[in-house]
Amino acid sequence: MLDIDQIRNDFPAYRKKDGNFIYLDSASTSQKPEFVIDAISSYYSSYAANIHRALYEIGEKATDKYEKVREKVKQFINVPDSHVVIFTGGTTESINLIAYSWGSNNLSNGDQILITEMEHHSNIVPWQLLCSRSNASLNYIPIKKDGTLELGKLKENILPKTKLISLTHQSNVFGTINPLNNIIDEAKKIGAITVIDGAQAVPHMKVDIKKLGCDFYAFSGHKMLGPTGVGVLIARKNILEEIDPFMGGGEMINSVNMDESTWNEVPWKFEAGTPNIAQVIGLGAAIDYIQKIGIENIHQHEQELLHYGLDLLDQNKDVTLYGKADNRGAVIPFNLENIHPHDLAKFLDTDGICIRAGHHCAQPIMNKLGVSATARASFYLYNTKEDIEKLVESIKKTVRIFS
Ligand code: 7TS
Repeated sequence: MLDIDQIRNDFPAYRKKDGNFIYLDSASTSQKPEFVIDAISSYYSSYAANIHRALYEIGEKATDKYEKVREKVKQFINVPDSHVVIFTGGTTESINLIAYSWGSNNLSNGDQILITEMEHHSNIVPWQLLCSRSNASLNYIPIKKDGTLELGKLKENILPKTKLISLTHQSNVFGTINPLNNIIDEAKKIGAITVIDGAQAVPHMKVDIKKLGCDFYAFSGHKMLGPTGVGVLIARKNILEEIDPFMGGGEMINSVNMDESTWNEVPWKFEAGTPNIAQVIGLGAAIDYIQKIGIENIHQHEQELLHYGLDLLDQNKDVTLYGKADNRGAVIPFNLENIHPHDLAKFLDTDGICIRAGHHCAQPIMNKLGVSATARASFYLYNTKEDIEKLVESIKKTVRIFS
């Protein structure tokens, strides 16, 4: 059992807001604990220096703090020695890095990239761009209307020419947690590279990269109590050593002369220029905070909220719920008869309730459901059953106003 009053007391946003602050949009971005804000502020106010170069104490301290976060990430999600941790700007940048650097030399006319219909646009568009550059084809594992993958034909979807399979660990719309091991095993049989989008998974459940055995795994700091502008790409070292860098600039080189350059070791080969030092340090603090509470405790708490929310919303005949996966995270997409989700979100806002409404950067899912948008409530460690009751009351009020 989490002590939510104590947790809320750790978050300035909850301390400052009046009783009307009901934040149900953590799948979009999370609130930040003071511990994280202080870690960022402390870098700027007491040891702001560039890393990997400054030959003085505060520079060494900044370098040490930054590099220690790599170790924290490794320990947090059990990254094996075969893989390295690259800091990026977020999940979007992590996926673009693979599509660009791996894709430039490993894909040709007739090859296939396989993704699913459940992906966020950031796990669709980079592959579309790559396929148009390389004349490869982009294919999709279909989804069923219940928000799960259609895996009956997986063996037919994975072809000898499939070079890479990329899919989400947890859907940002349905909350579906995908059976990754099946898919990764099938990919390995034909030597395809596997990429997992963990943006919605790492903040909410125990992730174990060693057990998954994927080649790449991407996530964002801002959805897991950390700052914006930082993300992670876990990547298999021997693949990284063979591919071109993503961006050229300072720090990613070994030597530069007028005609050509040689590259730094991985992961630094993929971190060009002055990195997001403060944000990486903030991410480290977010991991410390999550570990103090316990990721399993957070998951358990969210599961209780999810089932409570599904039950309450299901009792309301005006609500259509989407997604029926047995294994799912705390994300509830829904719609109301005759009320556009944008209107609903605006009305809920007058009661201090923050939900997301729109296509959730997942338009193929909306097409599958035959809607242009949905409302979505998503939960995190600071939410309570009372938040959900207020959501349900406010929905009823909105329906009354519209009828
Ligand atoms: N992948 C998934 C599964 C996501 O949910 C998101 C963001 C991203 C990738 C992109 O992450 P970024 O940090 O690089 O932007 N999802 C959402 C969402 O559901 N509402 O707002 C952002």
